[in-house]
Amino acid sequence: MTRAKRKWDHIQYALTTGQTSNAGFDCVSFVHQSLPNTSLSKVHLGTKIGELKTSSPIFINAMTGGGGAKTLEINSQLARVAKETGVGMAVGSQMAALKDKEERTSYEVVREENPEGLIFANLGSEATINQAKDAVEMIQADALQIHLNVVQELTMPEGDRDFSHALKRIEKIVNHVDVPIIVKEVGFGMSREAVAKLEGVGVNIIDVGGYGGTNFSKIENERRERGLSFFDGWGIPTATSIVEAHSHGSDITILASGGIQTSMDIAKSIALGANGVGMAGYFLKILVDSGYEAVIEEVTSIHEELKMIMTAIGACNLDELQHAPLIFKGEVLEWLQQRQIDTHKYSTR
Ligand code: FMN
Repeated sequence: MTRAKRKWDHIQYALTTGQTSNAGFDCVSFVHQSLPNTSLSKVHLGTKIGELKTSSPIFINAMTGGGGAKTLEINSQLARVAKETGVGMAVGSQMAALKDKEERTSYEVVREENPEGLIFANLGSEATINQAKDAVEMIQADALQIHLNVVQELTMPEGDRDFSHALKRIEKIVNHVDVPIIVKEVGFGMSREAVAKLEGVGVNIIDVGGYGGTNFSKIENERRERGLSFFDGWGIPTATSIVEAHSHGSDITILASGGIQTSMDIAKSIALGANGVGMAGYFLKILVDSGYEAVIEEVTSIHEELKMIMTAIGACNLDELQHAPLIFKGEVLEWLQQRQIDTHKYSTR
């Protein structure tokens, strides 16, 4: 199985295994305010991801490149969406282009289409310092995502089985690559212990990549003869994972992703502590079903709706949204209580 074929399989199976929406946001509510003292025209969506400033909290999360002309076309269209709407964009793992120079164009197109945009490079935690530098240089990236995907690799028939020393390699990359490093999961979520370990080696931006959206256990199980279905329900739901990361209590920048589909999911992610929100499978489906103009329309509508939600809450900017009171119930509340994470900090602020 070539890497390019695998890339295309992932796209196909991501579309057919579907986008569940089980990321925990139904267990989180805002407290309605009848006197918000805001005006829609005064609401701004600008944010900071580490030291990077951007006009929108949304970014198109890492998906593709490295699968020939078809993935070049997808990346080119997503880059046009990013340029038109002002959202950031990550490319998929660039290891394919580091191993085969012919695949470079499917990533380079993202920078060509969007010369001024916020663009993230992407590699796995097996990457060396030189590979990390090459990936950044390939697309003049503003930051580098390093993905952690242990459960996906285990489920992948030809996947890695040795996960030793990943943290050490990440530390080296943090110390030798001169753009910000974002460490992300791919749909299984990040615990507060993982966040603490990453911060300990100098990572200051994480993307929780939580459970409840694209499910890489289901995707890889489609490619196996004997499925490992016990991994299909494995992971920390995105809403819970944001609080896990936030409860670590440091200055680390939290990005939220995994099953985010609506403006309300985004508003809740930010209120839970995220500075930015990644969306992958949801945009891919719209792109494939309806074309890139439809993705532009979707992003534009989400921006407008997010401003309305913030108006209702009384938040003129993301910082104010991050201080809005929140009520937890159900599985998210039970999880946080068992982990002894103080939910009153959110409900009484
Ligand atoms: N994440 C990576 O870090 N690198 C990848 O190469 C990558 N490839 C992906 C390919 C597809 C088709 C999809 C749908 C996702 C991929 N992801 C990859 C994971 C996403 O970036 C994201 O973490 C995950 O899909 C959860 O977000 P979602 O529920 O919005 O899709």
